Amino acid sequence: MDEDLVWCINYLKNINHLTEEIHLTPELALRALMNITMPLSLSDEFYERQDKILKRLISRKETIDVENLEEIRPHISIVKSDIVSLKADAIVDAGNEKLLGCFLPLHGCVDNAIHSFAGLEVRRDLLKMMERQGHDEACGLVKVTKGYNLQAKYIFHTVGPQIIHRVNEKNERDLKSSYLSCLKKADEMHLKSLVFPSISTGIYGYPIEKACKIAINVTKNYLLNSKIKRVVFDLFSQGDYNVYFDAIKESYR
Ligand code: AR6
Repeated sequence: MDEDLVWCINYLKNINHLTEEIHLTPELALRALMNITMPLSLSDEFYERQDKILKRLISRKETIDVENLEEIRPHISIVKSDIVSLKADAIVDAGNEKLLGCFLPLHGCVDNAIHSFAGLEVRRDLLKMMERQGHDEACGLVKVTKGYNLQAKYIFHTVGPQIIHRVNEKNERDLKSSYLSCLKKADEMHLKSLVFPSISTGIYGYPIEKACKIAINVTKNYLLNSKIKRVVFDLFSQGDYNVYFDAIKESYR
């Protein structure tokens, strides 16, 4: 087994006071351990070895450079892909109010994927920001970290609304605000490309048909006065892709 993997697994087991054997492949064991780790004072050696492993894992994925995607409408593309495979100036992460990434080992959310492939540096940086802030993150804002081991230069962390019964006006405002905050931040940072996942439509239960209309309308209007060259909507299932495809065609009629 790869020496860095063995070292990192043992290191994180130690940090988390775990003694029992983990019955997963080494790559998954490392990911699960990263997911549960609070990076209070991890050693430089850990980060160096982790970065080597993650760079290798990412290089095995087929990279999609968003500049090469076809534009479905001016400055807008859609793609069905794992967001960690995308090369862009920034990708957006749909987080929760703690803004420290997903702590559930190997969970299937976009937050877990992004943090797991970018590296624990992201949680470390967010932890500092959240400690300084002193309270949970409200919906609809954005905080920026580097992309670390990802192909994206930056990660924009936003919290979308969680739907309890059915969508209300505040939920709509909050979702609109998540998209708008990210678009404004991208312009402020002079970024050329920005990738959105379908914020709030997974665990947070926002119906995709409603959420995608907000995503598209906010983006379309914003792009009328923006220097961003490409906004990409990244969908994770064919069904979601089709919903976005139809809604984009419809909204530009
Ligand atoms: N690449 C692109 N999209 C993905 C990926 C991926 N690797 N994985 C999932 N999606 P969700 P939310 C899609 O649940 O609804 C987290 O636990 C997924 O299919 O990730 O905003 C946070 O910590 C769906 O279409 O985010 C929060 O607690 C979309 O991403 C909570 O979930 C969003 O689904 C936030 O819930």
